[in-house]
Amino acid sequence: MFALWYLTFAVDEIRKRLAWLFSSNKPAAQKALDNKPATPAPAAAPAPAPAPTVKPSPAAAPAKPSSPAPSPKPVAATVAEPPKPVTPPKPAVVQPAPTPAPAPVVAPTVVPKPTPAAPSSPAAPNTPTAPSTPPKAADSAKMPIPLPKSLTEANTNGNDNSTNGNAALNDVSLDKKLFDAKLPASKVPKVDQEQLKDASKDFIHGEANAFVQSIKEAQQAGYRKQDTMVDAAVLAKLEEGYAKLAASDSKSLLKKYLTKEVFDNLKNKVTPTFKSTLLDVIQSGLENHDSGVGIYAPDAEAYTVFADLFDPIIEDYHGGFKKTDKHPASDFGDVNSFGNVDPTNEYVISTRVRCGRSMQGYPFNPCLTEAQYKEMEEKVSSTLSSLEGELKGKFYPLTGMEKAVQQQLIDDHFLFKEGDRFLQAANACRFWPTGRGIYHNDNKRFLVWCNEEDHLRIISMQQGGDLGEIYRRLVTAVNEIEKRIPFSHDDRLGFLTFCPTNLGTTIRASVHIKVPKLASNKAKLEEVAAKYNLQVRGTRGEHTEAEGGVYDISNKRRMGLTEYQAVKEMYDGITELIKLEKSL
Ligand code: ADP
Ligand code: CIR
Repeated sequence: MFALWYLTFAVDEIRKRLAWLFSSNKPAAQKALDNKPATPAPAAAPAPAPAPTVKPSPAAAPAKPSSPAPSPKPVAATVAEPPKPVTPPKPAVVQPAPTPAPAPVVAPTVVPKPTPAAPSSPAAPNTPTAPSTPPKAADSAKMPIPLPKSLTEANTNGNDNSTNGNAALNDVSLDKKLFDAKLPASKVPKVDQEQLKDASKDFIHGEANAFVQSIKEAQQAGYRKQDTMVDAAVLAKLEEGYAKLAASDSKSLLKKYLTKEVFDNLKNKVTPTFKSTLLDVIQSGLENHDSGVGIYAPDAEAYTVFADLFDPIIEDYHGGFKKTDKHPASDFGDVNSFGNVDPTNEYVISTRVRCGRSMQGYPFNPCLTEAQYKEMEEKVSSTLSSLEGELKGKFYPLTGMEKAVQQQLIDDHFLFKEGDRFLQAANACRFWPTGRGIYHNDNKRFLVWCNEEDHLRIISMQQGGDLGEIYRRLVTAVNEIEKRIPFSHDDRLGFLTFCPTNLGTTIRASVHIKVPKLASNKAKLEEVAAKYNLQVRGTRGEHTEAEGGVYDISNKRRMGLTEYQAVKEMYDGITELIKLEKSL
């Protein structure tokens, strides 16, 4: 009985001392926040202790676009990431450049480019791989605030949970002194002091360890909570956007697969490194109900965190690429096997094959800082300047390009258009035109777009239907560029891109074609094209109309097949369409 009373008293003392110890560590832990603005978390968001979520203050936000209702997202305390608003800017054609960004400390992204012999992990398509200098963002994001020294070095030293290093816990004599002071010596009952010492020591150690453990768990729960905490304003936008989409007649894949259950499951999630939310993923489709797809991956981790939405959309778009499927290894096949897709030169006006690439060490558009845009443009232009022979050309930055020159390049189908509302709504046009540009050779048959939708779009095109020549040029160019720039690749998803429709091979092989009889009924043309896994676009590309009866018809699938097969799908399909047109 007495022993029990003694032990209760002793444990109480230990608790008080531990509490003191932890409180005395608070300032040290807070120091970890010093590289972040100290603005507190939004009132509506529960503040997890002891690792509070912080909002970047406007003055410190490096990559903040203008926005009608900016709503910066919560940022992990020690991850020096580029703060990214969840609400996209709604610029006119050209967006004003916001406040210059400080150089990012962390430029995480993705996985090394695969070789068949050394594939990257399928479980981590987006494990951020920090470049050589910056700290490892993913690690610090998982554990944004270090545990107090008392927990990491003393109480949790090794696996044995011993209390070595914490004098207060071992000092049974001190507890005895305290106890003895309360009872006159004569009243101290006779007990086996050694036995009591052992029993109390065990009990105290057990209690102390449980206490330490509970604090550690609470802290870690705080970190986990931080990874799933979404700003109240973002949640409100999500709910409102979802309700409008659900009530709309949108034909987008977003509407088809964003069921209430999926929405509720994902609305509180954020990606570990960049803290991208579901709103970042779906805002393009919420704003543009006429989207075909409606989602983008703000960062590579989004493909995993929001897989419940990405996977069915990927499966639908790419014709059955299931969440359990793995994209095949890159294979351009026999580059001499394609001939002319329109040997009599009656139907095909021009042919183009492009692929997309993301540079290792950089996130996708919505997470890039202005400094990163500039750095990437410099890397791309200097790297491409070493290309030789037919690939030799020049880089033309969009910044400073004469409007008339830019428009001519767009009209001639060489350059990307400006002001794409789907990309703008996805927050992909920040700092425009900074970091954007085009490289091309003299005859404009080989071109590279820099930092439009993807970091790089590598393009081979020319008049007529000589797919063989165009494909050979593209493959040579891709191989040459891959020798010089490392690209992001995932073992399951293939080459990583901003839009899920471009994953895998990233290949779009297209013809500009006139098939007037078939096209007299647009619905029929689309139906026949779909039979051959082809997609019909307008003359100026996606989301445009046909001009003068010229359609852009290309392979639709890019995942679950090789590069060679993707191009062959276009070749075979167009061959059939031409046969059909001839027969009408
Ligand atoms: P992407 O193919 O890069 O996804 P778009 O559909 O926006 O993007 O097309 C980009 C540009 O490429 C547009 O100007 C479009 O007209 C042009 N284009 C596509 N296919 C061909 C082709 N076969 N011949 C000429 N221009 C083409
Ligand atoms: C859309 O959803 O329509 C746009 N975000 C573009 C989608 C990608 N393009 C496509 O369908 N191949």
